[in-house]
Amino acid sequence: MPANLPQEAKAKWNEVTLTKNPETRLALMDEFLSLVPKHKGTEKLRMHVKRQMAQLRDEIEKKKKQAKKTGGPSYYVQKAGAAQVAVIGPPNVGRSSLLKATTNSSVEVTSWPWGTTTPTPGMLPYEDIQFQLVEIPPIMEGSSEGKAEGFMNLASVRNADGIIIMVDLQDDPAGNYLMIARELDNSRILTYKPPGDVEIVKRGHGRDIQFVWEGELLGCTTDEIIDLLNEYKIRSALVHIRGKVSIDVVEDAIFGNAVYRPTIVLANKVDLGFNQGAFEQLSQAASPVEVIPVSCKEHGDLQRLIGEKLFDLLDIIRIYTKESGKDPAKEPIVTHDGATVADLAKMIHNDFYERFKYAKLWGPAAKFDNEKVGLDRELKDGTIIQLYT
Ligand SMILES: Nc1nc2c(ncn2[C@@H]2O[C@H](COP(=O)(O)OP(=O)(O)OP(=O)(O)O)[C@@H](O)[C@H]2O)c(=O)[nH]1
Ligand SMILES: [Mg+2]
Repeated sequence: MPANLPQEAKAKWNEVTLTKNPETRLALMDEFLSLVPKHKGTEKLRMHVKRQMAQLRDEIEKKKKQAKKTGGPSYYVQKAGAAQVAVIGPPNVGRSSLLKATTNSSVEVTSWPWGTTTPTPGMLPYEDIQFQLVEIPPIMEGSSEGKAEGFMNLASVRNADGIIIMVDLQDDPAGNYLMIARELDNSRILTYKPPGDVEIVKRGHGRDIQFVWEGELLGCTTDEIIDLLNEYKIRSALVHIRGKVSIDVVEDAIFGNAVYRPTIVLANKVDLGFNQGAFEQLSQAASPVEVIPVSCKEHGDLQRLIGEKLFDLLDIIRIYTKESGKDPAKEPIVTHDGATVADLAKMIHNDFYERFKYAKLWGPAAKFDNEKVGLDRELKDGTIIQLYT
């Protein structure tokens, strides 16, 4: 249900979104809250804004501390490899052990909980690519409100391309999974693909709302959406509609910062006994997210298993470029299902896109080897391509 805010509140929110300075933004958010009536319909919204404010306060505080020190290492792990995957869970479930068993990480496994206190990376090789796993310090009840460096840790999760949630199969796996899922949801990190999503790109000029359609509206009309945006003083914007979108989703997009991160769940420590009941309960709680039973202690080919799962989960495809008369490159360019020749040309260099004449393809995306194709041809994993400009 849309929150039905009074005009002044909507106008105030518009001011918030136009303000980059954290201190001013915080003050404006406070003014915004004072203009929002307190009733059931606005509860979610008020919570959401309060959380954003708490996070902002935290960031301002951190920045002050950081400014006093000189430099200091960043909390965030720089991305490397084909994708960055955050490994999260409650304390002591075996996240460090997973990195030890499957990556080159020098992380320490400790018999006590909270052994890992900063995000710690490791590279997992899979065929001719690598995934970067990042162990995030424990997530607990209240992390989304800032407990136990929660804002920093959840910001690191948001920054990743995918998520591995790990629980201990011997220790209330369903309950712990649901706790983690709640903290993610509170932080607007979605582990499942929403049925639709909206992107609103505001423009500084013009006075019209334009739609880009890759989906449809559910229970509302374009006029109602335009009215809603106008109420928030958004008069010129590109509104990208994907999938099935209700008016709530549009309002979410005005405030929101919901992101989807593909996720799998690992039920660890199966070497200590496989509790069928606990596993089924966990699978039910996590559905439609896949749950995989593992042991980081007696792990067999865990590296291969995790590599395969991540490869499928993240919809990755590998493209091999080639020059005339030479063998294809050994190292692939990594992109995603649905990418076209145009996307790839832009990825290599905008020049390849702008001066593009045609491409030649070999392998899965070609109807026959050495096929001449244009910019709109979709690529598939394993395609070999030569670009002509
Ligand atoms: N039996 C068994 N023990 C495991 C397994 N994985 C981890 N452990 C043990 O569980 C304890 C915690 O392991 P870690 O890998 O440090 O767990 P963590 O999730 O990184 O924990 P913190 O970062 O300290 O919160 C250690 O004593 C590990 O030896 C497993 O698959 N089987
Ligand atoms: Mg650890």
